[in-house]
Amino acid sequence: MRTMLVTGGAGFIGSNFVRLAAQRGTARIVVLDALTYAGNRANLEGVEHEFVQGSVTDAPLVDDLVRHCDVVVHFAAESHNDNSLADPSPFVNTNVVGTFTLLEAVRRHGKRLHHISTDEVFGDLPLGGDEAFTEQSPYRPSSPYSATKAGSDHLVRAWVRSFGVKATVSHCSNNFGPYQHVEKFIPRQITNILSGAPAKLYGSGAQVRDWIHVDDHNDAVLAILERGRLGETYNIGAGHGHITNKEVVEMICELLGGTYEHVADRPGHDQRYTMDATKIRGELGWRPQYTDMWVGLEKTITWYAEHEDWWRGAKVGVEKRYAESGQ
Ligand code: NAD
Ligand code: TDX
Repeated sequence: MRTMLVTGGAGFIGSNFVRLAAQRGTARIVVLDALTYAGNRANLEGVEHEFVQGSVTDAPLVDDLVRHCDVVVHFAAESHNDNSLADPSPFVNTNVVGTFTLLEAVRRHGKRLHHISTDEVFGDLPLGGDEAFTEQSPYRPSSPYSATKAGSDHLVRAWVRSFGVKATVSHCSNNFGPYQHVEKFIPRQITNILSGAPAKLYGSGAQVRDWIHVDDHNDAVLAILERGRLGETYNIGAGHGHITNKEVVEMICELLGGTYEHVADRPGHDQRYTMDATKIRGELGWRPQYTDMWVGLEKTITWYAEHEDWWRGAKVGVEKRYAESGQ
């Protein structure tokens, strides 16, 4: 049986990926995760895997784990834009140096790597337009987070071209679903209302994100691992790149019976992300299951309502930090 090394497998998308991959049963799964504030062993409860606590920047550890696996799926990252504005340094370290460390190990041992990137490396699109990001869109990152993700993508492509490393890259849009940290937009609003507080909309709320359920993202990653062409890049999106933040908040308020307020905007706030997923649909036959965003949102709300013990601990500290920046 093949062994898959999953970095960042105790985080939001990574843990949902490990659960899905374990259900499909195609590989033995080893998780490498530093368990930062965003990583949580409880996310993997009941899922068959082996766990190693450590950093993707630890070269000897990474070398040993890569030597003993067949394929690496690289989710580990500092992932929150607002945190990258407060302190960019862990973003440079984990996202850039960590990816470099993995690339050197897969190069030495001739292993395959799938690199999880984001739509944010392409910058943003104007509100009101209908153009979308393709795999050929120019890189134009706006935040320290997206700049470090862009840097890591460039390293992967350079290692493919210069050293013949066997790698694929995917750019996905905004994920939502169970186990997402309460610092992020959708879980923050759900848990605010469940706590009796209003939802918090940055600025006007006219910004657009191309929301995708985490299971659809991870199903696409599995399709790339199974059928993707080495050296290629695939955009992943579910066709929701027209829904504004205000509409999402209004839907959450309607479903939970809450209210919202406008708070200070994010500096440099990206306006619109919309993905063109024609390539992965055509080449790999991938299709999202959650074609109606509101179905996935209702399921996610139910999950948070039933798992207060999972999110309550992190909530107080997160809200204290947001309050300090007027958000
Ligand atoms: P997350 O913050 O929930 O999880 C990140 C995980 O990485 C955590 O378990 C954390 O402990 C771990 N980690 C952090 N630094 C590490 C290090 N130095 N070594 C090992 N592990 C470390 O993030 P997420 O939302 O699940 O995002 C996962 C990946 O998907 C990231 O690469 C992110 O850029 C990308 N992505 C996220 C989204 C989204 O909407 N959340 C969209 C597109 C792409
Ligand atoms: O309280 C809030 N109110 C609000 O209006 C928060 C936390 C966010 N927002 C807005 C900012 C964004 O326009 O909601 C939108 C989504 O915000 P985030 O959840 O912080 O996501 P975003 O900055 O778009 O980045 C996400 O998608 C791409 C992930 O965090 C990244 O890891 C991924 O690469």
